[in-house]
Amino acid sequence: MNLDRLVRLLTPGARITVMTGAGVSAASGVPTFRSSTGLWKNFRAEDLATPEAFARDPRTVWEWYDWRRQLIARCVPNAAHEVLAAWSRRFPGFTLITQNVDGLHERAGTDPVLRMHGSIWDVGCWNECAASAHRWRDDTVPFPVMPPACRHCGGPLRPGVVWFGEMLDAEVVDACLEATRCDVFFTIGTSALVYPAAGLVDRARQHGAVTVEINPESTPASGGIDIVIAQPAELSLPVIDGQLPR
Ligand code: BV8
Repeated sequence: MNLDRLVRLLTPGARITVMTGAGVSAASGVPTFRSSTGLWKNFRAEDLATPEAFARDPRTVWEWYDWRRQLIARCVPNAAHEVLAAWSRRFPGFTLITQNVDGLHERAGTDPVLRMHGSIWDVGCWNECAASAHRWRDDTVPFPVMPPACRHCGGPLRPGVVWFGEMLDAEVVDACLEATRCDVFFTIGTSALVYPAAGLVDRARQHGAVTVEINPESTPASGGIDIVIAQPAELSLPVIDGQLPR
């Protein structure tokens, strides 16, 4: 039985790495990107989540992010976030990697979180002016004026996320690659379409990890996964956690 085999692997000394995507936040009310009711369904990623889109129409891009920030501000972590936060305290060798920008893992108490795609709660100066930090937190919801202005140079602020075609933070990528040297690698709630995040599970397998996928739907990664749990994360993670010795 998959569950028994998985629980036996989750020993106190196990190195466990979990990578999450938008599906982990679905139960909290945060729309996913590519499901039928997802965010991208109403928008094309190329239209909004790229630096070219922002250069072309910063106001429209900010209206989308501001709408998402307002929505996420009303959401709370769900049981999936809570179990992963508990595991970050239970297992010394635990690492959480997320593609999500919503901050719900942090609000559930997971620390640290390796955020591959940045945070919707951060902003940066689009002009990258010398007086500005690279990224800083700005919780203003809603922004009264869009695009919000950099207080140093007066240019537009940008969302502190990683857009398509943009490089990820090299230190974060290095930490994620190091975290693939683990005993068990979970990929949870992701369509496994976006790189370099989607390539991590293969790296983990090459390092000898047992791979686990938790997703009600199959993904391009499913065929190579050792343990597939075709269930929602908010239901299956509490069941797995409940089988661990207390
Ligand atoms: C890069 C932040 C190097 C913003 C996001 C051409 C030019 C340049 C690059 C590329 C190119 N062609 C390809 C690339 C690489 C590109 C890429 O991978 N494209 C894909 C689409 C083919 N990647 C990049 O550009 C990355 N940078 O490569 O830099 C470089 C640079 C220049 C030139 C070349 C290379 C940057 C990628 C980051 C993009 N930013 N988001 C924002 O959020 O607004 S991506 C976006 O997708 C989110 O971060 C999201 O997390 C991510 C992945 O989506 P998922 O999380 O998987 O969500 P999705 O809705 O797709 O799936 C949800 C899943 O959950 C489903 O499977 C569903 O079944 C499941 N689910 C639903 N409910 C539940 C559930 N599971 C469990 N429980 C439930 N209850």
